[in-house]
Amino acid sequence: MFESLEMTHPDPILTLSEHFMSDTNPRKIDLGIGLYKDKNGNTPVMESVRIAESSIVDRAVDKVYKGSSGLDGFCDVISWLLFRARSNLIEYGRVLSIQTIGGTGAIRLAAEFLKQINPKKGVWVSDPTWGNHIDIFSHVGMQVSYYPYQEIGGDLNFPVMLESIRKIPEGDVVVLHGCGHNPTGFDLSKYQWGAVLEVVKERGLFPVIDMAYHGLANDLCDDVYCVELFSDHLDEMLVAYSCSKSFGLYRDRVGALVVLGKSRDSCVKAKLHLARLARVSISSPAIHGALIVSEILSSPDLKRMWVGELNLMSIKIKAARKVLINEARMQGCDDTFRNVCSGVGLFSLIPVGREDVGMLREVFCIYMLDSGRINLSGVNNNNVGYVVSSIKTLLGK
Ligand code: PLP
Ligand code: TYF
Repeated sequence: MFESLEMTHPDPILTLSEHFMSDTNPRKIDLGIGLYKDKNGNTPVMESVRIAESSIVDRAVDKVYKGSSGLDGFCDVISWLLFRARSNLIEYGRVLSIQTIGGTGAIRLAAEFLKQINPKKGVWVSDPTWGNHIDIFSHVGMQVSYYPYQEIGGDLNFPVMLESIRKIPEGDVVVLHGCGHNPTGFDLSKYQWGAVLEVVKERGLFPVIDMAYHGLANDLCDDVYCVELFSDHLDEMLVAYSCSKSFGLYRDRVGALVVLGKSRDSCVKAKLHLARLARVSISSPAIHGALIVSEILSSPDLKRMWVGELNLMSIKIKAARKVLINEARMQGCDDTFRNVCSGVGLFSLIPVGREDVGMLREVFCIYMLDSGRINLSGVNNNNVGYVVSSIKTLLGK
């Protein structure tokens, strides 16, 4: 039976990461997979996570099953983390969360849920976007289309983006990156979010906000601006929340799908349907990482510590952007790194072709995605000169 299968390919980002790990050249530099890296190129366990984890391990009395919607305490702290400044919505019962297998699981659950509610709806994602958006929504049978986001090699093309969203068929789903847009690093300004909201209302679009980098674009408050704005003016939306980057819990697979509904009753109904969908795919989510997050967010001291660590990561990513731009200026090729200046969060796209990316990997042992996406936290004082001079040599600039 398997002989008849067509060939398929593994995830390109995870594959690149494996190649990097098996590269024995000591000069190798990983600007590929989206992990926060410290100045030594490591992704250490956050101190707040270490403390919370050892405390929950010590206190564990059993490992019995939890329900399909996960840990109630975790669901509550995530709702509060996102909607702290809109606590009335939580009190009215208009916000409910369900625990998922990372942000990916949240997007998958959202896709299945939306497809089930209305099998005819299409979904619109930014061009470019995180590749898995396209794969997940296609996988559940939704028609995926694109709204332009970044001009090739250039800036965020907001007027064109807005005009394109205005043409989306009424009632379709629109996926928006909450903060730290992957892969461009271009986020919308408050004014631009307001303009998108107007179009979303006008066309009756259904927003799914993907929040995978909370706290890493600017800070915890700033980064939820669009969630707060949309919840002030819309009856319904979904937020796919990932704890992978913000808590450094990548492989523990912690996330949540947060529902904003019209009323307490409709939210309860939505959560029951989501739990049913979770039941037929995963039965119930993994609890360990969710216990860590709820321990941190419900202890004032641990929370303060976590916020401090997260802010430091965000500051260091901004500093890495500056280091890269300054070096590029010094080497006279700042135009190549123009996007790095105006971006936020972990990523930027640099204008290199697929072949250049291959050469950078083969000849210089610098790893980045074929699209030219670089992870800024992989750049540091020790390697920036080499990164810039290699790219400059390759592009002949
Ligand atoms: N959404 C975006 C935009 C991402 O970049 C990622 C990956 O990090 C995810 C969702 C999924 O994250 P997770 O690892 O929590 O599944
Ligand atoms: O874009 C990235 O690098 C992150 C990491 O299947 C990632 O989102 C990549 C692929 C994947 C899961 C996570």
